[in-house]
Amino acid sequence: MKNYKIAVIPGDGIGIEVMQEGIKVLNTLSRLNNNISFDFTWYDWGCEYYLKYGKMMDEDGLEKLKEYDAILLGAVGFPGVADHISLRDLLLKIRQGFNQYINLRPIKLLASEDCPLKNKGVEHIDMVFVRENTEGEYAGVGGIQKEGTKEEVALQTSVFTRKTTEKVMDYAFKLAKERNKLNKVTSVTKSNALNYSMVFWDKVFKEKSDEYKEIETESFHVDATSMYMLQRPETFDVVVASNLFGDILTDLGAALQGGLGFAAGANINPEKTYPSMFEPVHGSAPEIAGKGLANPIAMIWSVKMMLDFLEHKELGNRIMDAIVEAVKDREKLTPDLGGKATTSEVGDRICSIIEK
Ligand code: GGG
Repeated sequence: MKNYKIAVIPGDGIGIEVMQEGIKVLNTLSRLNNNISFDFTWYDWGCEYYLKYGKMMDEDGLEKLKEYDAILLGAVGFPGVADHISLRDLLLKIRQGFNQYINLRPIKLLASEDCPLKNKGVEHIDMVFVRENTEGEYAGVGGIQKEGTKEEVALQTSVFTRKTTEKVMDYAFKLAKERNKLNKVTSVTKSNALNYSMVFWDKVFKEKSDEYKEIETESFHVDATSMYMLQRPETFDVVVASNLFGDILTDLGAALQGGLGFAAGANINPEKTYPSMFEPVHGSAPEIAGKGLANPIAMIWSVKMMLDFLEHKELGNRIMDAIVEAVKDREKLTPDLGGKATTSEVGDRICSIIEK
């Protein structure tokens, strides 16, 4: 029997509702399998915590989280706390503190009717973003000079280290090999304008392409990539991108697969020196929080990614099969997908499909 210690940070807004459904699925799997169990420890960190205690998480939060096999995170951000505080002091602090330098975001179309390009005949989308997750444009380097004056200047410096850039690209190439689909890696750049960081990015990508000759490569500027993702999404396999570009393009990807309700994510520390963290791409959506309207599929899909990472791929596949099955009955989905079901009814349905 393998017992996993999981830290649960539901966070803010709909994070709490979708998290309950993710946990429900894990409890169902553990009930059906005598060889796996989960101990969940909940942390009430987030914006409400900040308003009470002036901090998004405990000072020794990372020390506490270090003890776990994995972390599940719902969503962060709520009116009353500046977005840059909620994001940087919780989400980015964990990603950077635990060297989760890979952000994996699958973009897979489960039902062609969910795709805004369905009238253009697009039926197949199956790509995965490997987003650099600890540095780049989100390194947190910069400052404000002459604040409050007419000469005020804001600086935000990107940081691209060779060590991390190489590791991110290695990860992307290995993933393309492992997926064995189009055997292709697309690099997202903007080296015509970003003459240091992205020229460096292109150089490392070229070096890595030479190491993985069996994998096809292509490199597009970020503006062109966004156009090609709309014009011919079926031609993408693994896409490697910087922190900012990956963040933006994966929201476009979410739209292609039917919305943020489908967009799952994993923040991976591949060396397993620290725990990895699994979270839906979506934010806290305060306008629908507490109404049972949130789509829990992205959270449940993120739980599947956690099981894959913990080397329980067969259980991860059971979750994915259940999601695919659940998406077929449109009435029993949440309103964002045209259904009438609540968040917890969708979670219950996915569990009942798993139990069949
Ligand atoms: N699910 C976590 C969450 O609240 N994400 C919102 C967000 O803005 N994320 C930015 C990022 O992934 O870097």
